[in-house]
Amino acid sequence: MKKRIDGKTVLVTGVTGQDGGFLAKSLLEDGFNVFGTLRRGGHPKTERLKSLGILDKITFVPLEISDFSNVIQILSDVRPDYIYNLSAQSFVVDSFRHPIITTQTNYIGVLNMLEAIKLLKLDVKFFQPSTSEMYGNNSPKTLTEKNSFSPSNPYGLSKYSAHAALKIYRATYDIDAVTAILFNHESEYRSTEFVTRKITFQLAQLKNGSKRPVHLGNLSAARDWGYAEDYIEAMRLIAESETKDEFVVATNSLNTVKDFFTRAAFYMGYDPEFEGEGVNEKCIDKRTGAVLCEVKKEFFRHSDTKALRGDYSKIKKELGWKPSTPFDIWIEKMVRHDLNLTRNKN
Ligand code: G4F
Repeated sequence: MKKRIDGKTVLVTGVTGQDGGFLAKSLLEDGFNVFGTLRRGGHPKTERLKSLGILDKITFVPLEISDFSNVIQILSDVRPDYIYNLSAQSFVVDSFRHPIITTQTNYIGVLNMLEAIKLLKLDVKFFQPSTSEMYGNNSPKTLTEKNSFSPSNPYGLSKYSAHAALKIYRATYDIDAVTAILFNHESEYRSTEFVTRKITFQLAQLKNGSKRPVHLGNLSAARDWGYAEDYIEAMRLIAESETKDEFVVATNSLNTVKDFFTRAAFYMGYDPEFEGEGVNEKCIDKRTGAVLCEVKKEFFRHSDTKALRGDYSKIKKELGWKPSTPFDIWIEKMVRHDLNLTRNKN
């Protein structure tokens, strides 16, 4: 099903992020010319690309995706065969603090891309990652491509708007645009504001001498978490095949924040045990009595998306994808990475 086309040009927006880094690495290994966008101004966060060993293999171009004239200019200069639009404001909590910026990047940015492709008459495959956050809270627990969307935060709304726009442009202008509904995907390159990496990074700091336990919100919150590199493989399968369909990319299993924390602490070499309830709940290391985590009200969300589980049967059947890295394996990988990163840093 998958069609590999070596030597073609790919534009990856958001190349400095977790998904952008893994995607660029995978594309470079297969002989694609990779252009990556950097936001104008500020210091580009290129540590991930450096750590992945690909910093000098990417051609960087400056792009502010919410600025239409800039999008037109970059697309007409680069003339890519593929675009993976991975730039986004993706932290749900920040979308309540900054709903307009979130919308400008996640929705207007996509409209800019689609309009530019239309006006320049580009022969390009455009991949837009959509998200389980589009389902919101009025959904059954296990979700397929057939369930309806009802986003419950500005982030979900912005991604849903982009998802809907993509379908309209595909149907009206025959633009070759595809998408996938991605559930949570994590790795050692995840930003530390997301709960999985916050846990492994701060636990590693604790293990390496800091005195501060990890402060968390709702320990019972559950997510369908998978390993990001597997999800990149799914994105490429969709973008490089002839399909115009959309697919849920998930693991179809749920774990709580507490489950994740317990495993991460175990791989750090602790013997974790939770005690207490609600905001008084904490985790201690049974061997030493050290406090590993405490619950803090400030990390609870006023409105949190409930636990959603994704059914990946369709992509498995049609494109042969399934999540291949087990939960425990990627948690251990994150732990090892963060222990190395924080060694001698306290
Ligand atoms: O790691 P999170 O911040 O991810 P969230 O909100 O599920 O969103 C991620 O996945 C979505 C689906 O793929 C993406 F669309 C989105 O862009 C992003 O990548 O939080 C996960 C859960 C939440 O229920 C949160 O309430 O963990 C809970 N949690 C408990 N304590 C915490 C904390 N989350 C964070 N970030 N920090 C805490 O201290």
